Amino acid sequence: MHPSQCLRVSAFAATVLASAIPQGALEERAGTPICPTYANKVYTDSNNVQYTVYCPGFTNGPTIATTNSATNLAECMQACDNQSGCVAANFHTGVNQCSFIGPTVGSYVYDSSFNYAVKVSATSGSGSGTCSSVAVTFNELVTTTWGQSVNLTGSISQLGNWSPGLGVALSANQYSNSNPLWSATVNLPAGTTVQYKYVTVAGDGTINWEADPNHSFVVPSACSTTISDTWQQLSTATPSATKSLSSIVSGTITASTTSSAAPTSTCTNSPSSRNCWSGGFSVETDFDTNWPNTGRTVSYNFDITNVTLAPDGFTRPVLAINGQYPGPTIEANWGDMISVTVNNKLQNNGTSIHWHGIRQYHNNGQDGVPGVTECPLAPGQSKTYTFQATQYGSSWYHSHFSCQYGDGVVGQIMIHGPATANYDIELGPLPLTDWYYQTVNYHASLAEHQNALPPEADNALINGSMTSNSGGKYALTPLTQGKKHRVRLMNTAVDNHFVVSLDGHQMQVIASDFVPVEPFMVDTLFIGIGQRYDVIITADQSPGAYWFRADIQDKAGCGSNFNNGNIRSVFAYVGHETENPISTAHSYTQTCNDQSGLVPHWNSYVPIGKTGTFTELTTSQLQQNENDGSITVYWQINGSALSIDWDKPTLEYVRTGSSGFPSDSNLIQLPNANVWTYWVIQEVAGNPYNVAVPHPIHLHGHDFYVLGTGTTTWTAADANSLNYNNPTRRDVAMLPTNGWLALAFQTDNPGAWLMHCHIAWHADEGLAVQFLESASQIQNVGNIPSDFDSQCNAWESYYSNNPAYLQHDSGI
Ligand SMILES: [Cu+2]
Repeated sequence: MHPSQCLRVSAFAATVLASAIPQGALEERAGTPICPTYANKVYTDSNNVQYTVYCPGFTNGPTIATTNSATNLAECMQACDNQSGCVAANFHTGVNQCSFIGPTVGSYVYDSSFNYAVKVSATSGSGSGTCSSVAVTFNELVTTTWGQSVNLTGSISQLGNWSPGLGVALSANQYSNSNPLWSATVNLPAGTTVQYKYVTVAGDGTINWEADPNHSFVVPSACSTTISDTWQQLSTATPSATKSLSSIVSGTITASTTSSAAPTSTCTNSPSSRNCWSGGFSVETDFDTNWPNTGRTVSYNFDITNVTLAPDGFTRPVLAINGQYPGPTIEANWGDMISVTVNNKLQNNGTSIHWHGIRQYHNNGQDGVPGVTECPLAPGQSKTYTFQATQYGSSWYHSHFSCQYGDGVVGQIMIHGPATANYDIELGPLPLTDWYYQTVNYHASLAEHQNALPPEADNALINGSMTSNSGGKYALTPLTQGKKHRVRLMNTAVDNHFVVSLDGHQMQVIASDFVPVEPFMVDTLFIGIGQRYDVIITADQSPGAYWFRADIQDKAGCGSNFNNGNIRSVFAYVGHETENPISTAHSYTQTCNDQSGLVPHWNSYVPIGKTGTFTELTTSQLQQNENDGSITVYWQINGSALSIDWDKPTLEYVRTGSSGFPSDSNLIQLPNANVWTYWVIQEVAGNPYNVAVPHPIHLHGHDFYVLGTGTTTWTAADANSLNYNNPTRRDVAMLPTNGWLALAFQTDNPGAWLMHCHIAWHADEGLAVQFLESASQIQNVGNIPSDFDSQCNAWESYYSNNPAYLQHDSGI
């Protein structure tokens, strides 16, 4: 039962959230779909202009103009006819956007949201019959057994960059015992030098490679060409030796498990080749669609208990995991399954664990948000979360049961994978958090009912440690002279934002959240709540001990801390661990703005948002006068503060086919799959006060693309000045004070996904929406766990029997 005495019973009207989601459009003309009917064929449009059609994908030549008037590829071609300099037309099927390419055609890029067409006259030479994009048909003679399939992989992106089994699937439609022919057609840029191999994939996932050497050829300029190959036997002496890359199908991801039959171009991860991983996976892999399936599961058991701890010397109650704060680091390899059994042994609290930044692809039921994807886990109950590490890098996990993580239910996640720069030594996570001597639950309850500044933190912890008047110690991180060290910085705070720096050293940034970026150097780095940065620190200074500093950006308006200025840890060269640093800080100006210059290594193109495709979500504070003379503070989105029911999660509505969502569930339906959605989050004046502060906005179930920010009021014209060309991509971004934040993401993951401010007070007070994405598909692919019901029953039984704490906030 939801408590009727809950303070959040809505006496105020909630505005229904707008949901201006672009409609998907089937690409067709006169009843004949251009795609796939004309795929790799010549199509003559109504202006008698001939185009070679490619489906799906786009060509990455320079865009000279765009139009939103075309509703299909055929109309896009016609528009290209009328555009001076247009040599090819990219058409985005989700948002009906037509882009004109010129003066060079560019090369093929796979993207399921696009189709494109290249003018036959768009030649690389003056003679007829030459093309810049060539349809290459690969024919492979290989005898397969029942259940086997054949794939093609090679040295270029169009062939998967040596991703075995996941490059290009060959078709067996010409297959017979007497003519075992497999084939596929791939569009490749003329003149490209290509190395490639065929692999067979058995039903159990075993992958067999052809013997060396690799096939190779240079793509000619004829508009189409055919290559015929015959399977290269591993060895005639041992015909039964089916060597496999076991790293793809079973327990390990080490180089030693690759057989001699592996292609020479497969590289493995080492201090001098961090861009590689194994089995053909690397930092070049599109991790949205492609990841290893290691067959390995890493398992953890979490006992959450009431303890007292003194991480900075001051003793206070902590809700600890396995008796420790912060909790254990979850460590896995890219592609591993992660299984965590959570045993709620707390005296008086429900709980739930959210795996921050984990995409939970087709796995919404494991996202760990009470009232959204599950009922809270009642005291005495256990639950096992299971999910795959489809991404790699650094993150954290935390309770999503109100602001509970500030009292201890928090820990680190480290997923080993490739990287964009080399390093020698893995130092692991370095979490940063604010720290309060009273419980966070106590502070949150106060914050909800007073017209006052948010609670000031008493201290902050670096790697779970700090000094204070009560004792404590600085965390120590060892450096080895001359070596490069990888450090995984993460802000796990409730309210404080940090700028970090290491005296005398620079940091090389290689990842923002779970996204590898082009490496760049910084002296100081702003880390918003929930954000992570993987950095490489080279120990190239005089051997000694140096201060690592984490400054709260109080002058810039994002958090306050009693111990600000003294929040430090020690980085010491080996042999200097006992020295007290006397180093000097880097100078900088306080800021609440995100680090700039974050260029994702995996280049992504976001289709330009049409005028009107951006949905505005305003944030504002409401201080509501109650009948008893008290006030209640809300943070609203479009005039509505989120409040969820712990005992009736959103997935319960989905399971039962109910659409009667309460207005304060702040639910935004995204019914169309595989479309781009565009959002502007705008801070507006509050009531009765204009409380203007920055907010770290976090999205579950996706990375979002940060198209731009502004410090004034968003206008429709701002859509034209955003960055759609490989924009910053991550899962937390800062909304500037009194400003706006423009985001885009693709509806490729059915589920109920929260987007919220990661300041715990603000999330408590309602600053959140839920995206209900492809609701009709959730029961098929969202993986609602079988214990969903029993967990809810246990919770209702617990909560209806005089629990110590009632919901006093949004619940998340
Ligand atoms: Cu906020």
